Amino acid sequence: MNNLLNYIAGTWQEPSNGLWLDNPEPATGEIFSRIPDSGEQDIQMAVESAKKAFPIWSGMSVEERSRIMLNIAQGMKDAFDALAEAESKDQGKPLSLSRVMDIPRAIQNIEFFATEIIHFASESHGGKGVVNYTVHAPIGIVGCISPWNLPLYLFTWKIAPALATGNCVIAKPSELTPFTATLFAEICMKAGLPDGVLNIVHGSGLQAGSAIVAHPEITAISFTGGTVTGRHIASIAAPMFKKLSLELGGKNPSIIFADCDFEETVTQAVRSAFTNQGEICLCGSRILIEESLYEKFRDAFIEKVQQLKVGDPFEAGTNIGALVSKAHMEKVMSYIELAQEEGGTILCGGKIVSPEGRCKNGWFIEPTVIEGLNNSCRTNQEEIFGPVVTLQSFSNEEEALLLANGTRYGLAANVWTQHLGRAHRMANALEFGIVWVNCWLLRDLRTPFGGMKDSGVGREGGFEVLRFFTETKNVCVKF
Ligand code: TXE
Repeated sequence: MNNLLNYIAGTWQEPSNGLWLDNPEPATGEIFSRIPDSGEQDIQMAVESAKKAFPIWSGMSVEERSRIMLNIAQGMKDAFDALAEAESKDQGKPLSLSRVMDIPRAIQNIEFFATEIIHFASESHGGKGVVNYTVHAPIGIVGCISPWNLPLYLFTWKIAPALATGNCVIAKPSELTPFTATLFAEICMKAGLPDGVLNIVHGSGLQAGSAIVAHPEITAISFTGGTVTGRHIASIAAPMFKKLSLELGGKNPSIIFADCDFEETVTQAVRSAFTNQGEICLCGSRILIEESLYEKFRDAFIEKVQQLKVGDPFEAGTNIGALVSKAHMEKVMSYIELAQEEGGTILCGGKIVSPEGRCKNGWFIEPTVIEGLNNSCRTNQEEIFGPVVTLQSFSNEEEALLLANGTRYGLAANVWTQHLGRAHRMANALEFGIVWVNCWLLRDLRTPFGGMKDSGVGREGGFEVLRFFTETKNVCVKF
């Protein structure tokens, strides 16, 4: 059994309470490692170590910090295969996906913020005999809590800007997917990151996560996860006046007009629905199709979905791997049942899969497509976060907008049309933080990332996140 350890003050630490959590492999259901079930004491140790490291790290020039971060990125490139394999074993996603998406993007996150910080300028406002300049100073100790769907990808998406801006970090990866964060700590040690600058504490959300959120010396919290958890975190952190960045769930529409580039749209709608088993907050899970195209689109879509291969993440050719946990698989299955109770018809999928061989006890579900539901039912309103999508039709732009915006979420929408004016009209009226036109998950890390409504608070990415991870001070000088 592989015991993963906490990374505190540059050293490996067992949990102070001596308690451990099992970590199973989703594709087989077998427990292959254990992680510390950390609590307040471990978080306190991490805070002490971060406090010691802060003057050193924040006192370095941006060039020095950047150089160390680029060393980390190089270390990740050297460990590419090990990281990709660990991610798939721990999360259940196809190895091919870890190799083309998760690990390259995690490396890119570190490289991007290591270099962006060099170009982060502050503002100056001149007047008669007066000059104002604005300083963006590191906050101090910040907490980063990340989820299980894109483990290293979202872990680095938070800690890279936090570190680049000179903060010391207490980070907690999801207890369901702790592995690559631990490999990342090894890489940081070798890359020359000073001890205590990054502290990785494993454990449950309720114990370790809550201790981070409630700690008075951790003054900013960056969280990605479920909306319910986000609301709870806000209720603890907001009265303490902590800076808060919350990236929460989504119920994203893929809006398909009859004038779309048909083949490309079908291909991308399948990708947007089922990449990573549908476990991405950006997945298009409500597919809205213009009436005149509905049947043609539905048939072509189903044909492509039926070609997706569900199975062992390590087998070449697998498109859909295992869901992250048994509990999550059961949750997704309960939504498939609910959809039928609500009057939906399953066009394909809908069942648990038990692949032959080593994965027979894994947590797999067929890609599932449902039609015949109205927009207000629970299936179309609640985040399922699995390989399940619904199809609905609309008659015109106005109705498409009503359906698309008719949810409490507002993370990402994608629109498919060749009509330039319509694309802009839709983008203008959609109540979502991200609108993709004729594409999906095409990311430029300089752009703001985050959602409206119940999908979160604040924006990550680009200079927005560097502002989040710094305190802004204006200095006014009369001369
Ligand atoms: O995530 P949680 P869960 C959605 C998705 C999913 C649902 C629930 O719909 O089905 O959320 O997933 C930590 N204080 N998303 O329950 O609980 C936890 O340890 C501090 C969307 O697995 O939000 C983990 O590190 N931290 C999503 C992280 O929060 C707490 C990604 C996320 O776990 C905590 C994941 C607490 N009280 C799920 N409770 C997205 N936006 O991409 C938990 N945590």
